[in-house]
Amino acid sequence: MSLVEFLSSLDSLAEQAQAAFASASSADALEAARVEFLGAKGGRLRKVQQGLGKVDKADKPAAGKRFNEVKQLVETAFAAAQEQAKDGGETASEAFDVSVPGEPVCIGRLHPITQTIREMKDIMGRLGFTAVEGPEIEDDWHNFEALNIPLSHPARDPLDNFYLGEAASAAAESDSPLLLRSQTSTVQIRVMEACVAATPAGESPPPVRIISLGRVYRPDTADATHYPMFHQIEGLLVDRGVTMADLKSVLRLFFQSYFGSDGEKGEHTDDMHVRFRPSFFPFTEPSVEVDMNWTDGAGKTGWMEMGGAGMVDPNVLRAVGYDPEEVTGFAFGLGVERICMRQHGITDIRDLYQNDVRFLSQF
Ligand code: FA5
Repeated sequence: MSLVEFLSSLDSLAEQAQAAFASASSADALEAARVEFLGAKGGRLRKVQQGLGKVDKADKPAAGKRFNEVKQLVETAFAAAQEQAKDGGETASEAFDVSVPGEPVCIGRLHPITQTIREMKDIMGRLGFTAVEGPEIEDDWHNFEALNIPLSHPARDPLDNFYLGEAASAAAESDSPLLLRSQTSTVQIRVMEACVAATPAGESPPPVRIISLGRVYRPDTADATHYPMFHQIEGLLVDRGVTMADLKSVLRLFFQSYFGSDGEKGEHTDDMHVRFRPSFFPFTEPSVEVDMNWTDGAGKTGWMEMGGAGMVDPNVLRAVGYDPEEVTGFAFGLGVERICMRQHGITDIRDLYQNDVRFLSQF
């Protein structure tokens, strides 16, 4: 073999090897290229080396020198490609492609009921009402007795409550039945009892100004405005000289702030109407029902009952140790779902509990 032929086969091999290492698109491809060119047995460099023996004797030193240079070159090219793969975890052709569109990150949000509850707490907090919590499993005293609901009252009916225990009707008649609370008015009793318990003998218990927000349970059939589990916001203010006018002012202020012009829901201001309708609750006297105008799913306008309210019945104050001759109070209990529905124009309460993200992500 002539020296020219030998040198030209060396050059073309060097070129091909460098191109193969640079374009190897994975660690496996790089290894395959290494075996092809630098493999100890069948590698192409090894084969070219075997051709060295066929070069004329006089040309051997020049051919050997060039062979060593090319070998060095190919080994260096392989080492460089290997280094690059190690650095980037990938070869050049696999490098991060900045033009690929990103995957959208799905950011969650609060359930509309939670949003409503937080906003209610904020508004009532600004009106000076402290938020307190009460248990969801209640006893007969806090859910009924202390609220002036005697044993004979239909509100205690096993068909209208979730009594705990195997036989609900037997539980209802037992001495101290437990039930899932049917209203947040239970918290009125717990708070006033705690205030009285903390008052030194001979002194008057302190004024009360609280709200309580939480779940309540009733075996109601689910329809557009009823659900067996729902939330109520309870308010209680007990002090000297509290009147029905205070109750109406606080509720109007609350509704105005919630649906009013200074908030983000300003668009409701003009068509927002609150109606107080005479009613009856055993624990308030006089009592009212609080309604708001709304439009139902069929586009019909009417009134939706938002809650009940009234002046705390003297029997309730007496039951917990407040003197009705000394203080008066008002209380209210509103349905949180109904307020949330009125705010967002939701026409069916069941939509709030289907866990359909397509629906919930609108709020
Ligand atoms: C009560 O629960 C009284 N405790 C309210 C009260 C508190 C009166 C303090 C006086 C003083 P009522 O049963 O009407 O009242 O329920 C109050 C509100 O809860 C209703 O107006 C309605 O907005 C909501 N509500 C009642 N039942 C359901 C239900 N099944 N699903 C959704 N919301 C309901």
